[in-house]
Amino acid sequence: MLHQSKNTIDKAENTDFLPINGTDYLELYVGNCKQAAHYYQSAFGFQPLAYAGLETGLKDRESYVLQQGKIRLVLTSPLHGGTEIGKHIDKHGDGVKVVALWVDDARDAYYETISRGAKPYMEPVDEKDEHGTVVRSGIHTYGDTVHIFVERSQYNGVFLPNFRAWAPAYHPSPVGLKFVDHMVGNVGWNEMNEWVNFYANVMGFNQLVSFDDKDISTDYTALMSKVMSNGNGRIKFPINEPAEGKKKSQVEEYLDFYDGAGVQHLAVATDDIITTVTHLRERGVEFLRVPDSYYQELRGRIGDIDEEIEQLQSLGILVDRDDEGYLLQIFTKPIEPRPTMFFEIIQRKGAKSFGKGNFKALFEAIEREQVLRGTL
Ligand code: TYF
Ligand code: FE
Repeated sequence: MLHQSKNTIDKAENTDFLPINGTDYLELYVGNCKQAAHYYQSAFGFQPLAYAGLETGLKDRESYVLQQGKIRLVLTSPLHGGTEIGKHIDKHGDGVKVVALWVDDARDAYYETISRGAKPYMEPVDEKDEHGTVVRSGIHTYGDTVHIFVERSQYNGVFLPNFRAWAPAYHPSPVGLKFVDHMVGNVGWNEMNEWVNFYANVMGFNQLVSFDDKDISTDYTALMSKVMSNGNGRIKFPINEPAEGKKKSQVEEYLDFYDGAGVQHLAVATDDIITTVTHLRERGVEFLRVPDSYYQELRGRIGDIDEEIEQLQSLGILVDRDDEGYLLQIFTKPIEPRPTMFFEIIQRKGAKSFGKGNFKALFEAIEREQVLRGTL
């Protein structure tokens, strides 16, 4: 950037009042972070990174930080009853509390967004230890979810001040997850545009695409979705709302069980989805399945691809094409007792879209799960 002439810096970047370098971390509030950390290591191949808790002087909580590629997860549990964290878990079950965004200036990010109407969550603070200073600030978004802005250019510790390195002997290998591709929020009835406007006006994001119930024509599932993206495209937040269908929308089911708006799925990118999904399946991660007829129709719909269709079929991987290329994706079942959050594994081969051609098959697979749960 420093070596670029001014003219080559594109317009969007000049006018971007909230430059974001990427997702910094996702913090989940969970009932038992110690066991959850073991699950994310064993099943998903996340590597141990940092710890904070009683042994580092915290009195009210414990956190484990895990990393794979650029994806950092923070798993946090309360140490006593009656805490804000405990209330969050009681209301929502395990779920994403913080979507942290990596910025160059966390004070700027805070005041730019607050001045445009964001609700404050955390005033800018300088957090220091022997490895330097991190500045963090935060604002509210949908439901009880928050964004924390993280400025870490003056810091060289493992994660954040007051965390210490966590390097247990047990560390199963990674499965090839690289970065957060997108992260989807489910919001209440008729609230999609409110949150689309929040990301546009308060955060300076642009709308990439929009899906309505006509794109999504299964018997039951009805939802609408708009994808919001920041200036440099590194952050993509689809926002879903339920729509009236013949029976209960999957988004409505989520809202019932999460008790409000929240993060629905975390899409993580790999550059070799066959290897990644093979490992995840071996480690016990459960995925949704589409009928075999999906694969009979696939070559006609998609044309030539690098992968063997039989192999995709045996792993349950879905494929979609757009003007720019194709993508491969697969969805886990919900990863907690409530039918709320799940993961998507995605590999992009040129395509910048979200798998619209798979919506019908995918949503029918979700509906079969809803029937098993008795919630449809
Ligand atoms: O993020 C997306 O848009 C795709 C498809 O409830 C999708 O992954 C959309 C809504 C949904 C599940 C998947
Ligand atoms: Fe997705």
